[in-house]
Amino acid sequence: MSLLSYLSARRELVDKALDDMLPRVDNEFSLLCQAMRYSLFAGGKRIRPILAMEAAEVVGCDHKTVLPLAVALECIHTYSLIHDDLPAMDDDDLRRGKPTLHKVFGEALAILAGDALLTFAFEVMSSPVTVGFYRPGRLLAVIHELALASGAGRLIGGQFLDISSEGKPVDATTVESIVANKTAALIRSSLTCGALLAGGSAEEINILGRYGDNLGVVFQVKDDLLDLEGDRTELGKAVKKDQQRGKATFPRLLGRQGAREKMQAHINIAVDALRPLGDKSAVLAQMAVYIGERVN
Ligand code: GRG
Repeated sequence: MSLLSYLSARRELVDKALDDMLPRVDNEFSLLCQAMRYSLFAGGKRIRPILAMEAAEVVGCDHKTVLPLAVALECIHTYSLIHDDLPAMDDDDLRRGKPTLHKVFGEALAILAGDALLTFAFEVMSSPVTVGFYRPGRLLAVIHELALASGAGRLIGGQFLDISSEGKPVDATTVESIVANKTAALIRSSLTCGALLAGGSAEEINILGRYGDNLGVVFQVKDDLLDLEGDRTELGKAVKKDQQRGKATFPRLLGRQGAREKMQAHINIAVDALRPLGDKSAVLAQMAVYIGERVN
């Protein structure tokens, strides 16, 4: 099976799990649930859930074992996109090929739907069904890691740095920190949490963490290059925004060619990091290359 068909099958599985687990209510909260579902089912690539499932496979478990984690990761990621698109932040009208949530449901509901998705991630991970399924120590460690990855020290902190460095002279330390926290932290945690929940060893978790740190940089540099060179329709979001807003990015710091070289260097480090895991990490190695070549 080609990597693209493989990813597409995994995406379908994640979509079904999201649909099954997300609240579907016919009461006074139904508009809020519709807003949560609008963004979740607008067509994301499901990279973070797929990485978590792949990490579980690498440590010898069936990928379906970590579906609650896959759902939680996509909810956290989607919340961050909804809030990132708000007028107070990046002020975007298009996301995943559709009008952004606040354009359709209004700003207040977009804030609440984002909040509800973030909270729902922790509801799923701590629900009695989930708790009954995993070893308590591992599950608690995963919940803690998800809280750290989403919190002020990583995702939210990275977003804070991103916003506060807009329009200022760019420096390497700031760009490295933005990328590590805003983008790479959740990618790393998708892998380490997937492996941890599936019973992986400390060594396997370390290897996957190192791969995730580097994959996160590849992901962000590609995102920045797509902003400069990509197509609005293919990307499903606005392009050339980073320059307009004076964002601190690697292409701004290093030039396009320098950024491409940096991305390639991180693809190589990511793939090399996987070597001790052998053939079972082949899909992850292919994903690093794919993420550097993606068009959306
Ligand atoms: C608001 C707390 C908060 C954080 C926002 C996610 C984010 C941080 C900002 C979005 C802008 C951006 C370019 C982020 C870095 C890369 C990234 C997360 C891109 C979007 O992820 P994809 O490509 O999106 O996996 P899909 O739609 O496929 O899920």
